[in-house]
Amino acid sequence: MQEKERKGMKRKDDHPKTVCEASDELIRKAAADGVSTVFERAEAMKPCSIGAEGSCCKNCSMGPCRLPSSGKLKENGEKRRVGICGATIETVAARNFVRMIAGGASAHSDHGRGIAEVFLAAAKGEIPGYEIKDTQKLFELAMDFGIDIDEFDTREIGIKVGELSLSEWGRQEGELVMARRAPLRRQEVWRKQNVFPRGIDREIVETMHRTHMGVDQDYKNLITQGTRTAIADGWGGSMLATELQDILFGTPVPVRGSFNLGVLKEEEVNIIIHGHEPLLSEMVVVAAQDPELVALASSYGAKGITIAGICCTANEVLMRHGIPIAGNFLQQELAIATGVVDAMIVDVQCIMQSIFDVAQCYHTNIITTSPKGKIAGAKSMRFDEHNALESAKGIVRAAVDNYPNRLGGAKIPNKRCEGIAGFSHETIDYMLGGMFRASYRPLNDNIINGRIRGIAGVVGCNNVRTSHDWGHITLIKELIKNDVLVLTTGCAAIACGKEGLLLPETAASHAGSGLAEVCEAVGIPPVLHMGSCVDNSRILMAASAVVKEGGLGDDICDVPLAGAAPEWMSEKAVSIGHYFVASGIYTIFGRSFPTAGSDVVTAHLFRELEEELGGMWDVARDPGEMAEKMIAHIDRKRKALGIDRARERVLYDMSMRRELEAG
Ligand code: BF8
Repeated sequence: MQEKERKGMKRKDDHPKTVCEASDELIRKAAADGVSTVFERAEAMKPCSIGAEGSCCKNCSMGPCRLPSSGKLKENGEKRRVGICGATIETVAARNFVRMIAGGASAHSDHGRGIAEVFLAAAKGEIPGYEIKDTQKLFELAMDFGIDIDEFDTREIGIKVGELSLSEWGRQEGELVMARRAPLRRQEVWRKQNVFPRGIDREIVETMHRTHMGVDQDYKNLITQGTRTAIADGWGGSMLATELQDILFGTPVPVRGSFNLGVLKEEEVNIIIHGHEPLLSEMVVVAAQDPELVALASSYGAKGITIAGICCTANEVLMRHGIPIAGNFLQQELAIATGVVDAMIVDVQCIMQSIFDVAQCYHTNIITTSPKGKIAGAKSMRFDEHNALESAKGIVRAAVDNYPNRLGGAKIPNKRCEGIAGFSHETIDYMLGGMFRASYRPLNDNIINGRIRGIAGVVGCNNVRTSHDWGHITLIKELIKNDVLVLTTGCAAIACGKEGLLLPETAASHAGSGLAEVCEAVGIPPVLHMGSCVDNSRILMAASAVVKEGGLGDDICDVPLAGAAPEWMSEKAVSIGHYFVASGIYTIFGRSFPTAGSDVVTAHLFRELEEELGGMWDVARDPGEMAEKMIAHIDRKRKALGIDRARERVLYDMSMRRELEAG
């Protein structure tokens, strides 16, 4: 990479708060309105340097114990410092790291459990409004559970799948069923390393036990339990959430959608759905079309009802219904600052408490709907899955009734972009191979012949400590320019949508010639939107499908593949990253790494894990360095497979070829 180009990818100290123009407009509006946003609070509150490096232990009340890194200790003339109980910096860093995995795995998996409960009730016909939509996928999941699908009718199969799925959370012994979807070689690795998860809840609880004061005090042993817990998330709770959602609501197929705050409409009732679980948002989408509610909106002078999403709920309803996306994580407050959001309906995860304070400055109703996630002062309207549609109608009615309370001074940025979403791994299969010969063969062949250099999963959050969206967009543009096909989910996917990277025409304008050629032939964008954060399990399935197709090694760790979360923020991102690593994928975080305070633990995660699991962690200061490291890893894997020279042949012109042949 040229030095000039690299400079544009380095973070400057005076980095802008966001590279999203719509967000920038609203950050200024909020400031002018006297409203505090996350951007302003981040400037006022500097992060604790010891906590950020994972070296602060507050697991008992003798502390908190702050253990500076060896570099910082040297500056103070100290050699070694331990906690009051004697815990070393390695123990503290590993404990904090695996607790983050447990937190993230809990969030994904408790979401999955909620879906499994509703799924079972729907299969039994107990809850009107939910039904099994994708029977093909139901049968596939039934076979994973060893159910003979010829023996039972669809209803019986649904009930059995629901019961067996739910039992995966409480499984005490044996192996998690879904993890057997991994390539056989991967499963052998997990057995050899003794990290094959038992039940989902069991691994999370054991992690919390082991990290209690005075239990597991061997950092390697702690990381091993973290690995087991992360696999239980990716190949368990998250994968079951994705599969059961697809069966209930339909497996996504490519759909065109709109991205950014410009999707809001001044003359309509605007309802934002924000959070993660599609149980609620699916019903809100239906309720908003109810003629009675549309008539109510019209009686207030509104021209209609617009639903738009924020965060992962947005990805879910975009993929299945084409509902527009208003923005990603750092845009939740800004959406309210437009002054046209009549209600923000939230359920769980990634919901900032500050939205209630911001809403106080406008007219927006913040409506919490889950007993698991309330906000002090906000309106709570419990969403009852057993009476789903009526429940959703009541919530939508409250939003519509708030339309006449608008305060004026509205501002909707004139920014929106189109994009294609909904690339489930089944869709990729179909798009590449066609309906009658659905197959990953064309993908594998194009990786082998070098048109596609490799695959990258770019996922995860926004983080106010770096320019909003900058990490995602800069990294992804660099990857596709270098012929790396990008799979994306979560807030990264939304950033791509806002930047126009999810359009097929992006291949011609931004991708390298090899990748562009494949995308144009198949009719796909070079960046494939695969859904929400629980849908990172789709990336695991796609990686497994590539291995099973053949020609690119026997295990996921053989494939020219890398993962990244350039703007990571949440515990869920740590769990996702670690199950990528545990699945054999080189995975890189942007800006900071949560064990940075301990050189020993970090070296274990960055280097030694490769020996055990085939995958390992890394960190990069900026997206330029991140792209370089990911491409170098992909090239190493190509070399190991013996397909590095094949790639060179594709890119060489005739005179270079002649020279080669002569040599
Ligand atoms: O689960 S990417 S900020 S919204 S945690 Fe949250 Fe991160 Fe966004 Fe979805 Ni995922």
